[in-house]
This record gives sequence, structure tokens and C-alpha cells, in this order.
Amino acid sequence: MARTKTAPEAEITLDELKEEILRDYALCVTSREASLIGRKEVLGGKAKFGIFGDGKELAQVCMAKQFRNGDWRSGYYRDMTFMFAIGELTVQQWFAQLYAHADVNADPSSAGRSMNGHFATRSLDEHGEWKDLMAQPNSSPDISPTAGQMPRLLGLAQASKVFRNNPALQSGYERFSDHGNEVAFGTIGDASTSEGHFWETINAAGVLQVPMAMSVWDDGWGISVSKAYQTTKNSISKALAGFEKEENSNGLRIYKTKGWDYAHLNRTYEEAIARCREEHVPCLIHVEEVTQPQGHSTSGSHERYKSTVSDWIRDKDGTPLEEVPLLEWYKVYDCNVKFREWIVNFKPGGSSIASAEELDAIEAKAKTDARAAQKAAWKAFQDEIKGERLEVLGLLEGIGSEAIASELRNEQSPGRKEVLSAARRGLLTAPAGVLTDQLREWVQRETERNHERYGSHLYSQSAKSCLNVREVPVEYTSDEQVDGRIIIRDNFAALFEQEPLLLTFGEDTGKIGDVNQGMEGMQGRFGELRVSDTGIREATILGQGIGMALRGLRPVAEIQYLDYLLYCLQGMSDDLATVQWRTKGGQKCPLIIRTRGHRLEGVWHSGSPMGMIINSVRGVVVCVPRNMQQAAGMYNTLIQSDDAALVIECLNGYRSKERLPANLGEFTVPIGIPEVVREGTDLTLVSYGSTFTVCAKACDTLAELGISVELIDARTLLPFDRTHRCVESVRKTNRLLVVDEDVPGGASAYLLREILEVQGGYRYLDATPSTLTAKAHRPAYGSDGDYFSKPSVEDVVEKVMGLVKE
Ligand SMILES: Cc1ncc(C[n+]2csc(CCOP(=O)(O)OP(=O)(O)O)c2C)c(N)n1
Repeated sequence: MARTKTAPEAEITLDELKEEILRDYALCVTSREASLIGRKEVLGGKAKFGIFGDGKELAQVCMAKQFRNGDWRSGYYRDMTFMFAIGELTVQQWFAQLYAHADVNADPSSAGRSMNGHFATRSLDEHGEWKDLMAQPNSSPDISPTAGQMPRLLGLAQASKVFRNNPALQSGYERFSDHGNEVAFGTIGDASTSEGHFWETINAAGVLQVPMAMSVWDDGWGISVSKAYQTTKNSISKALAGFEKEENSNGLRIYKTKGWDYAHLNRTYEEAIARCREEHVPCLIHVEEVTQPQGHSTSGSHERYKSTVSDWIRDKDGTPLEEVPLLEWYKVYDCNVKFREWIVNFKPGGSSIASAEELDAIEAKAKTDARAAQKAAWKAFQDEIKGERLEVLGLLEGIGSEAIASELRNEQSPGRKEVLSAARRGLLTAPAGVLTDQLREWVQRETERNHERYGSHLYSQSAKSCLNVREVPVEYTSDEQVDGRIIIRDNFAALFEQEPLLLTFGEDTGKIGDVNQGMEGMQGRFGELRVSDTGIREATILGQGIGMALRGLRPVAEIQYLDYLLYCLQGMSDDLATVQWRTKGGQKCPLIIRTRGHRLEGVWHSGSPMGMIINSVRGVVVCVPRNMQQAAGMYNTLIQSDDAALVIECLNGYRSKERLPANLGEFTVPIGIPEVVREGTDLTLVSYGSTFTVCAKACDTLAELGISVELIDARTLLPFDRTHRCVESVRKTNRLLVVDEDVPGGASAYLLREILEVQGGYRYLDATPSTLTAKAHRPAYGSDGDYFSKPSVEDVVEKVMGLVKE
């Protein structure tokens, strides 16, 4: 589909105007046809679920006119027309995603991994290297949680501010930014503005003054729940009035327009986006009177809850004329219907730009085009599977599995599941022979292919994967001992010198250099743009990091305490952890999250919920250094890599004395390689983080008691022990204890499974494989509270003695 024109910068001729309007109309009606056919495809059983952009076409076409190469979108599932309009999605590709066609050429957004309506562009080439993002329109990858697109939108917009204002980024970064002239376009449904993420983002954008253009498609409903239950004063623009920018204040510009009013939509977007782009003042465009002709999605029908509701037909001044049932109102205010009326009545220079017949012809063509695109998408999807089915049928018949073969033959439109399931069932009872061997090989080959189709790219697969970073040993030229925080600070200073794209931000990170002074003096040295304070808003601190990393910057987002990571765990889990996977390597997000945790004092300053974290962020590297030298080495590794990572510094380590490395900013700690810190023969003890120090002390006591413990620091939990160093130790000691300060069955259970099951450690055990953890309750306050809540030296000593005696 042809891309719509961007905003006319010069006067255009009447012919050009006519052409543009009719192209817009064609786009609107073609998109509508796709939605109508899409619903039928789902209800007819050819796709699982459908959610469409019908009723929202016109506003999206008008928004798209202001979207330039280099701009970014962070939106939601209604935006199909916008994606068509910016030329980053064809109708056939849209249908391919509806069918879950697991091929990146068919569905470039997600290679069949996301349900329909989840859009993304491709920022990376096939090697995982950045493409020229300024030569293409960009869309960050959509996720389903309502308002989940908001935090990253803030970061996408903030990147423009950083590129515009950081003198070191004015040349050499042309593929990421043109002096910060890029706008980040957000879209959201009116009901989703009820989410905290929306408010947090709007507030932060108002404070930060970044080029963020937020459109609200207001159809008045969130599935079956109307605006009356969602939004104060029934209007998001009214509710946001206090955020409005005044003459000498920060804040947002707020615009109101109607989803069916082509001329007004165009004027509004033209003004709003131009000012947003130029002045870096965020704006909110409240698009009202939007309809939803087919209801929310293919799950259920809206007649159930809308048939008792009515709305007013009004004259052009807004005076109510007639109250009609809502579903009738939808027909009158349908944006495509209204657009058609407008075209017929629009007479620049006294003559119409199109007759009713011309518009009929456009509509007829839209029907044909959409149907052809659907058929082509279905055929491409089915052809691959049909080929696979034929191969399996031949083999099944050859080995005499006639019943399974005929079941597969009779499947109307089989998926890969049916084909592979038939092959595997056939193998269960297959006689030995050449064809059975072929079938087994076929299953094996397809299983590998399907892993590639559905499971690749959880972590970086590029040359910059953190697993490929060269190990550089730490060097010392003196015995100078310093507070741990100095190592962090001076190491970051070295990294900031090396990498102009690096920046950090968080609560108290800027002026005071974080609450533990790990960034002391850094703001003075590197400027407020690179070392900055944020509001208390973890979800959008994370979002700043995600958005900026998607645009090529190297953000380090600081979350003040591990306990408060929960506020942004949703984004870490749903968004950050899945970026590479859900785009099948189309985008990457090399964000480093820096936080501090484990034991200190107080219920909410000493948690170590590592099981919760590692089980929710597969796709993110999780580092649990035992001291600041290790932490610094991990940062040095991660900054060279394009994986997303979380580093948890030890809260009680900033004032502990450590030797000052000589090669700060250079030495690296390998990811996924534990360290045997103390060799021993009686028991293997695996630990990490702050508990590691407790274990080290316990080992001294145990040595005095004649027990020799091999003490291993896991160092990273995701990934864990890639070289199976732990089982090597267990093979020697025949006893295994995992110690941490998570709840019982938390991360310790994960580590036990890794060593016993994945590494096969169960074979070498002479005693119960054990864990020692914190209690199930939260850590109580004070030193006594800590002693009775978390594993102590005595706990470790007694546990080890018990195992050795067993
Ligand atoms: C966090 C979360 N809660 C609930 C849902 C289920 N859900 C999907 S769409 C939707 C309604 C959204 O309404 P609105 O934001 O107005 O967008 P619309 O679909 O009307 O365009 C809900 C509740 C979800 N996807 N995510």
C-alpha cells in the first residue's frame, strides 16, 4: 500500500490535494475491509483471536502524515491503519500475523509470535547490528498489557532530548538521530488511561519536557466498561487540565479533536506535532467521538452491553438534535462514512474533488485488494505446512500408521502442531526400519526448526552477546584499600569517559550521586544530561531506559532499592525481557538496570526476592555480585554487550573495604561463569550476593572444625554456570548445599535444579542435596531481626556439619 504523504511543507496543487485525499480515503476503506474480513477469518476458525482498528482509521491516517523517518511509535493493538499509512505494514503482512505465520518475512513485526495487532518495525540487520534508524519510520514492539506502552514512550521521547542537547552526540550518531528532531508518538485507548502507567508517564513527560505526542483514541469503552467508570469527569483531557502548560511553566499542550473530522484532525496534528518536534514540549491529543463498529475483539459481541445505551446526534455546534441507540450512532459517526460525506461536499475552487461513483470505485477496489491480500497471506501460511504434511503423510503410510495418517489427512487446515503431533504419535508404535528412521530424523529436524521459529532470540544472538565479551582479569598495582563505593564510582567514571552514549538516572542519582555515593561527583563531571535525578517513579525510570536503549543510547537506569524493583517488574517482565524474543531479533534493548539489595535493616530495605525476579525476567541477564569489584567488572562486560541486564549490588558493601583495581573500566567479569573462591573436599557450597560473605565466614569456622568446604560464587543467576563448574565440584565433594537469603524454594530451588537436574549432579551425591535460605516471612527490623530472619554464620556452620555427618 502506498505511503501517505507527510505534511505538506510547501503549498500543494489542487490535483495533489485531491490525490492525497483520495489516497487517504482508499487507505481508510482498505483498512476497514481488512478488519471486516479479519473478524470473519477468526469466527470461521482460521485464526485464534482478532482485534481490529475499525472506527479508528481516519485519525490514524491524519496522525501518520506528521510521522517522519526517524520518528518512533509506542502504541497498541488498534493502530493497523497507522502502520499501513507509514508504509511499514502491508495488508498481507497484517493477515499473516492474524494467522500466526511463523516467518519474519511474512510477519515482520513478530514472526508469528505475537497475536494480531502487535506491531513493530525492524531496527536490526540479520547480524543484530543497528540499521539506519533515521532512514525508516520506527515502531517499538507492542505488548498486550494496557498502558504497558507508556513507560517506554517516555524514553523514546527523551532520547531526542539527549541527542539534541549532548554536544558529544552531535556527529557520528546520524543513524540514531538528527539533532533530536524526532517525535515519539504514543497511542492508547481511553479506558487504558485509568492505568497508573499512563499518569506516571504523563507527569514525567510534563516534567522532563520531551517530544512525546500522546493520542488517546476515545471510543468511550474499555471492553464492556464505559467511561463513566473509567475517567474522572468522563474526559481525559478535562481530567488532565492541571497538567496543561502555561506561559512560564512546564507541562503538556492539550488538544481536542474528533475521530471523524478529517479537516480538523489534520489541522490539529499538523500544529501539535510541529510544535512538539520543534520545542520539545509534550502534547496530548484527545480524539473523541471514535467508534468501534465491530466491538472490542472477536471474544464476545458488544451488543450484549451496548444495546441499552444511547448517544446524541449533534449539529456542527454541538447542540443535541436526536438521541439514538449507540450502535446506530456508530453508523452515523463512522469515520469512514463521515470522511466520504466530507469528500463529496468538499469543493475547493467550486468543484468537487470526487463523485460518488469515484468513491464507490475506491471502495470496490479496497474490497478486492483486502480480499486478495488475505488470500495471499493464507496461501503462503498454508503452503509451508501443506508441504510438511505431505512429507509426514508419506512416512506415516510407509510405516503402516494408517489411522494417524488418515486423521492428519482429514484435518481441514492443519497447523504445525497437528503435523508434528501425528509424526510423534506415529513414532511411538513404529516398527524398526528405514522409514521409521527417516520419520525420527524428520521430527528431530523439525523440532530444531520449531525451536528457531518459536524460541530463538531470548537473549542476544549477535556478536555482541554478553557471552562473547573477552575476559580481562582485574589488575592491582598497590594494596590500597578503599570503600566499595569508590570502586563503583571510579569505574563508572572510566566508562563515562569511554562511551559518549552512556548515561544514568534515578532517584537521587544526580545531585548527591545516589544514596550510597556510588556516583559521587559524576553529575558535576559529566553534566546533568548524563547523570540525572528523576522523580520517584520506578515504572517510568525503567521506561526511560527501555525507550532510550531502543534508540541506540546506553542507559543505566537506577532503581534505588531492590525492594522497589517490584514497581517496575511488570515492565521488566512484559517489555524489556521480551524485546528481542517478541521481534525475533528485530529490535534490541541493551539497558542496564542498576540496583542494590539483600540484607541491610528494615522490612523493605533488605529483601532478596531473587526467585521472583529470575522467574519473571527470562531474557534479561541477572548479575548478583558479591562485592563492588565484581560488580564493576560486570558493568564493564555489559557495556560491551547488547543484552539487557540487571545488576544487584550488595547494599552492605559500599563501606566495606576492598582493594582498588588498577584497570578500572577495563577488567571484565564473565557472564554465566561461577567462581570457585575457596577449594575444599567435604562439601560444595554455592551462594551469591551478600550471603556469600556470610558463607565465607562460616567456611573459616568450619575449617577450624576440620571441615573443608568448596565455596562457589554463582556470580550470575541468568545465565547460571554455563560450563557446569558446580557439578565438577560436587563430583569431588559428593555433598551440595545452596545458601541464599530468598524465601525457601526461591532462587535456591532454581540453583538446585540447575546443578542436580541440568548438570546431572544427583549422580554424585552421598547426602541430601540441600538449601539454606531466609525464612518465609519478611526480614524483621534490626540486627536481631536480621539474625532470626536470614541465614547466619551459625546457621551455615550447623547445616554443613549436619550434612557432613549424614
Ligand atoms: C493490564 C491489562 N488489564 C486488562 C487487560 C484486558 N483488556 C484488553 S483491552 C481492554 C480494554 C481497553 O480499552 P481501551 O483502552 O479503551 O482501548 P480500546 O480497546 O477501547 O481501543 C482490557 C481491559 C489487558 N490487556 N491488560
